[in-house]
Amino acid sequence: MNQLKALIFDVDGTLAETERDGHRVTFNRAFTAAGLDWEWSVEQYGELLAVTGGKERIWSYLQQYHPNFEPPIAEISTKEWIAQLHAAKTAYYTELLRQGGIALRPGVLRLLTESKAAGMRLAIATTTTPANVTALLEAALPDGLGWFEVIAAGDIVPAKKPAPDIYHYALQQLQLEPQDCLAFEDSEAGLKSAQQANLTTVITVNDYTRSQDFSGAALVLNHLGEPELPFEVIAGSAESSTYFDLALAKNLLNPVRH
Ligand code: XBP
Ligand code: MG
Repeated sequence: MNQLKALIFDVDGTLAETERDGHRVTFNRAFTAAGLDWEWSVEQYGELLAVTGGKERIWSYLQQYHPNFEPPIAEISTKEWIAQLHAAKTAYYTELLRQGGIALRPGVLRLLTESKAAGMRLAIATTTTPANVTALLEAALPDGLGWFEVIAAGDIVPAKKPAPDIYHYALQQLQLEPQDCLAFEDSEAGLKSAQQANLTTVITVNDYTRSQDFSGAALVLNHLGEPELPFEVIAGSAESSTYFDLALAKNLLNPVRH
């Protein structure tokens, strides 16, 4: 019998729908400010999301679309120039969040509040830059940062999702075994990362990830639901639940074999 001790949340696409109207918009803002005529459309960004990590995504875009690109500053490497461009994007993104630009997804605040009241440990495992997590939580949760015992984010690990590094790091910081935790993700890359860390994983899809392969996920939902906003079960079984709560979380960790 596994005893649920912690919930580990992905950020982008899981806690909040940040990609289309947040990250993508601020990548474009940084490109314009740098005098570049690059503009990532909603559709193109969906393709670029196959590469996790903003710096890695810019590099991948250059290799695909501007293979002969030379940074406008000859004294620095392309890698350093990308890092500077990404830092500018992060400044635009955190400012957008501070202005209340992005809300938490349905059921997220309710589940976090229930978990905090029940003494359930909470952690984050994300590819995004730590400053982005801080800005999102401070904007969306009353004393947001304090709710999470561990915030594993961005370059803290050498390999980004789908590698399991960030989940291994979060588990190590929690000093917990994977079988006593539940992971929440939105993408195939995130699921692969959590699965390789032997974590039972719940998926909440979004427009960018709906058609991805979520084989092996414990449950695939359209969102975590609210009492007055039932979720849609896309794969797996939620028994009689119509929204995600700790009781359902505990059942997923110890599925009854029929
Ligand atoms: C999603 C990512 C991140 C964001 C952009 O992270 O892959 O790279 O798209 O953020 P997750 P940065 O779903 O793991 O939360 O530009 O800071 O990387
Ligand atoms: Mg995600």
